[in-house]
Amino acid sequence: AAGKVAARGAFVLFEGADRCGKSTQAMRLVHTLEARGVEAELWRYPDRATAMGKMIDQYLRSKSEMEDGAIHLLFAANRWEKKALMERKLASGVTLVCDRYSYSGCAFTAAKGVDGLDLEWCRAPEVGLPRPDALMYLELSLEDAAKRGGFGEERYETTEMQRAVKASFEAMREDWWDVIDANREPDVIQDEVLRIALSAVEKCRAGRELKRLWQ
Ligand code: 2DT
Ligand code: MG
Repeated sequence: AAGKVAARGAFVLFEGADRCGKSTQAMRLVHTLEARGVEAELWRYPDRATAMGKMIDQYLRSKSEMEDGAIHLLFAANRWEKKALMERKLASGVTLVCDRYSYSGCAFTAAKGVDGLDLEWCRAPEVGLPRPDALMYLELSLEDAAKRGGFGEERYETTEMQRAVKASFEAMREDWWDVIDANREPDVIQDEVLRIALSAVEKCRAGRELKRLWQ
C-alpha cells in the first residue's frame, strides 16, 4: 500500500582466512535464500570493478607497489564508495550476503606487523560504515588449510601471512560473531549458515536497526 515502508534486508557477512570456504558458503547461501523467497545478492570486497578496485587488484596481483597505509585506506575507501548503494539495497528489502569486509581489511593490514599500523589505526577509516547484522567467522585449523591444496599467486597467499591473519581475527573477535567450525563438510556447514542467516533476516524484518562500525 502507498506509504508502506518495506521491511529491510539483512547484511550477512562471511569472514575468515583464505580457503576457509567463505566464497562457496556465500554463493550457496544466496541461492538457498532466493529459493525460499528471500531476495538476496552476493557482494564481495574488494570490489575490483571500480576505479579504486582496479588499483587494489593491481596491488594484489603484484603489478604495482603501494605503501601499507595507503593500500589499507584504499581498501576502506572501496567500501565507502559502495556505502550508499549498500544502504539503499538493504532499505529496499534486499538481503546482502557479503564475502569479506572491514574485518578482513583490519586483519590483513594488522597482520603485516608494520610499525604504527596496529588494529586501532586500522579500524579508524572503517568507523561509520554499516555494521553487519550477522558475522559468520569460518574458522579453519592451519593444518586443514594446508590440506586444501596450494595457494594462489596473489600477495598475502603465504603460510606465514595466513597464520598472522588468523591471529588478528582472534584479537578482533567480538561476542556477537558466529564462529563456525569450517573443518567440516560443506553441506553440514551450509545448514548452520542457513539457520544463522534466516534468523538475521527475521530480526531485520521485525525492525532491527542497521548499526555502524564499531558500535
Ligand atoms: P579475495 O581473495 O577474497 O579476493 O581477497 N583484503 C581484503 C585486504 O587486505 N583488505 C580488505 O579490506 C579486504 C576486503 C584479503 C583478496 C585479498 O585482499 C585482502 C585477501
Ligand atoms: Mg584470495
